[in-house]
Amino acid sequence: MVVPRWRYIGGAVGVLFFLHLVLSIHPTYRSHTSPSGFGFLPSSWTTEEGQWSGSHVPDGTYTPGQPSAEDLRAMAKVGSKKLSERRRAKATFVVLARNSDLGELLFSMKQMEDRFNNWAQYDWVFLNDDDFTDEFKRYTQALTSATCKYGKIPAEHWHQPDWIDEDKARKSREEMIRKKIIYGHSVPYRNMCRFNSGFFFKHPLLAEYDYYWRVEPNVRFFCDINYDPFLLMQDQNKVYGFTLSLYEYIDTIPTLWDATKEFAAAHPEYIPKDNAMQFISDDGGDTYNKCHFWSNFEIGDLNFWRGEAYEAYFDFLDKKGGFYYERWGDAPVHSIGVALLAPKEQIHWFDDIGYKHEPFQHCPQGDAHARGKCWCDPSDNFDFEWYSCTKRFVDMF
Ligand SMILES: Nc1nc2c(ncn2[C@@H]2O[C@H](COP(=O)(O)OP(=O)(O)OP(=O)(O)O)[C@@H](O)[C@H]2O)c(=O)[nH]1
Ligand SMILES: [Mg+2]
Repeated sequence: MVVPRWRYIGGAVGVLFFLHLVLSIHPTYRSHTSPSGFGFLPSSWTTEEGQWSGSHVPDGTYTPGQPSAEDLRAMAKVGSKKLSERRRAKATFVVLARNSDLGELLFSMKQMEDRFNNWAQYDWVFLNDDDFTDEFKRYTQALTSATCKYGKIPAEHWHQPDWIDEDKARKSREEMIRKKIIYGHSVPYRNMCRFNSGFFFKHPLLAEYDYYWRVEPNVRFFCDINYDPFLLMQDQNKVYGFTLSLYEYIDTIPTLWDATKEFAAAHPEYIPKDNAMQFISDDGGDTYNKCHFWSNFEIGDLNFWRGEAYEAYFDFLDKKGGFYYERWGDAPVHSIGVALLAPKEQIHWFDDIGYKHEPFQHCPQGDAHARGKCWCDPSDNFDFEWYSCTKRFVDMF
């Protein structure tokens, strides 16, 4: 018997409608298919005025030196000016990467270009302990009309120094494997941490710049950036900018604070009274509270790292061997360095830059979310969760 074609069509529509009815029992499916779900945010995200709610941060939680709404509007105007007419900082993005990071790096870079650098046109500097492949260069340069530079890291800035006692270092790695400490087994990871702590700013490709923005593979930038964060750093005399902060895994840095105290006692001349000690210690410096800025995002002043005080601090730490005998990370080293050696006013929380490095995200709240046309869920925001240190930073002012 021949079944007419319309019967097949009618049957298929009926099956789809039945499936829809069954799936509608599930709230996620319902929220995505109901008319109010199309193109609009779930109602729980908005207030009656259509503003973002879901805020852990009360509006107006701004630290001194942060731009006012008016400043931001004025700064936003730079975005519409021609490159040649615009005031610019001597600044660049810095990416440390392996050739194998290419795919995940393009993910980060494309977002930075779309959100900011398509108009800002800052250079990109890529650094690697190996030679970058032509493929790496071709795909990264293709994402931007700004200049890309590719550098190889000098061997002495990367590899475990000869004066490190390899037996001792190996025993420590074995112990960390036993304790299941993340990257505890890895020498390259330690090389990377030491390089980021004490050497990246010495690379010849960075010599011409004053400021840098560190970008890692596989991170997200959620919001349009309509002003120039480098100029903010320069104009407000900031040395370090962050988005996320948290507690360090103490088993990776058991003796870092003792070494820091030893350094501080030997060099009081480097330690300003109005520093950010309160961010890193709850007892005036006796013990470390493990707080650090998450250094996979950094906007910083290269000359601070190149300066006498930080160089002395890094050299002192390096001689202790903790980058290899333990697993000192560049996040606690940079954070303690800047909190100890700079006045707290020179540290800036970029709370209007939406950012994620797995597993934590900073999603701007309130007006900042709307201003940046951010696409992160404002209720998914790490800033004032129990494992974040940002409240301590805000409380310092
Ligand atoms: N050239 C080079 N770059 C590296 C090496 N190891 C890590 N990196 C880069 O250093 C940065 C930090 O490394 P990640 O592996 O992201 O370390 P992490 O952020 O602590 O840990 P994840 O949770 O894995 O992201 C990234 O930009 C990496 O691409 C390496 O051996 N060689
Ligand atoms: Mg990473």
